[in-house]
Amino acid sequence: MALEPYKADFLRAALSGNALRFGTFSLKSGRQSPYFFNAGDFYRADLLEALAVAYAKTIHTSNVSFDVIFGPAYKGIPLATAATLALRPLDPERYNKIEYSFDRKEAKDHGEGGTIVGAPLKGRKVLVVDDVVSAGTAKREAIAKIRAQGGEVVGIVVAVDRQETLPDREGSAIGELRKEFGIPIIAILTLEDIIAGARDGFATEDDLKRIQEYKAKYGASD
Ligand code: OMP
Repeated sequence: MALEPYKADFLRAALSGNALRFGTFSLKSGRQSPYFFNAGDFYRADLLEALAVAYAKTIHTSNVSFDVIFGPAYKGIPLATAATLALRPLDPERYNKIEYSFDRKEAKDHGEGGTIVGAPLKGRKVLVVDDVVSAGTAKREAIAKIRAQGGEVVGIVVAVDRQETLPDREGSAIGELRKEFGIPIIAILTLEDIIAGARDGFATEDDLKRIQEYKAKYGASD
């Protein structure tokens, strides 16, 4: 299975910037993973552009209708800003007036105050952009924050869906979130896409084998 060109471009950029690495990594869940994705590693202009274009194309093809792109602090902040900028050239009429915002980790009690920076969320349709879904905890927190501000979360876009089971469950974290909130949750790359890329020569035979073993152990059924 060949990857769509924008996914292959994103995978290439992730590997060249070392944002996607192969090796042995300890995850938040305590699992030992043969790969790790760090959205904070797209810090060079060419990589940031590849990241922005990949989010924008994924958002554009999802056809989700939204007013504001929200990036949870910290890693979501440049994602929201970059995706907002990269969407506009894809359809200037449609995206000219879209807005972005993000949250503060700690509320500010002086000046303009509050916990949200950028577009107000009250009564708006909000699309969340974030880095990775592993267990889904960070996404639940973002949804709660947006709802507390009176916003309606209409979808979530992430760079990587690890397609892993939650501890003691059959289904994936993304599957659980979809069921719980009834919203589309879309990834630029899934673990399946990373495996397809690895088969196309983006990884060594040994890395591919270790990822397949990991998938056999922790891969989700949905
Ligand atoms: P939730 O799925 O919302 O709980 O959070 C996913 C988090 O997992 C990320 O924000 C990272 O802290 C971390 N993570 C990665 O960033 N990349 C990976 O490849 C794997 C993880 C992880 O620890 O599972």
